Amino acid sequence: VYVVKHKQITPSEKCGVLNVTKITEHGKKVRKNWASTWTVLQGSTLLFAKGQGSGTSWFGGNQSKPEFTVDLRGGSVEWASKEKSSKKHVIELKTRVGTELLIQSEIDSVINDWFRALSETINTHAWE
Ligand code: I3S
Repeated sequence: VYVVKHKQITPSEKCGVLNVTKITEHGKKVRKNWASTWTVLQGSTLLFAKGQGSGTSWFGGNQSKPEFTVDLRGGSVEWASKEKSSKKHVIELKTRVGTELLIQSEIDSVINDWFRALSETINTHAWE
């Protein structure tokens, strides 16, 4: 008799459109600039590609480079406090190199999934 234990599998690939802004870069505060951003989680890397409306898909098209990449190893995620943003469902992501991002979606389930995926990724790769 096989007993299949149901284990939570960490999604190593995930993508979707989220509202994203940087708030700190290399430890320095930068001006918020919320943008609807195509976001891809790939292993321990989070990739962002702006540019809706260009008509070219990020994967298939000529825009081969993501706009911005974040190494999640050694980073942290938490739900952002009200002081950080007036929006609801905001994740605050801090990286090891002192970049802070806010990530938001109006849709509860979407942002909860991302929160889980990001925390699991950070935990999984904590000792690398
Ligand atoms: O943290 P802040 O400064 O209240 O953030 C708001 C501003 O960045 C505002 O832009 P301008 O100050 O450049 O006009 C944005 O439009 C708002 O969305 C920012 O606040 P929220 O609470 O939405 O993160």
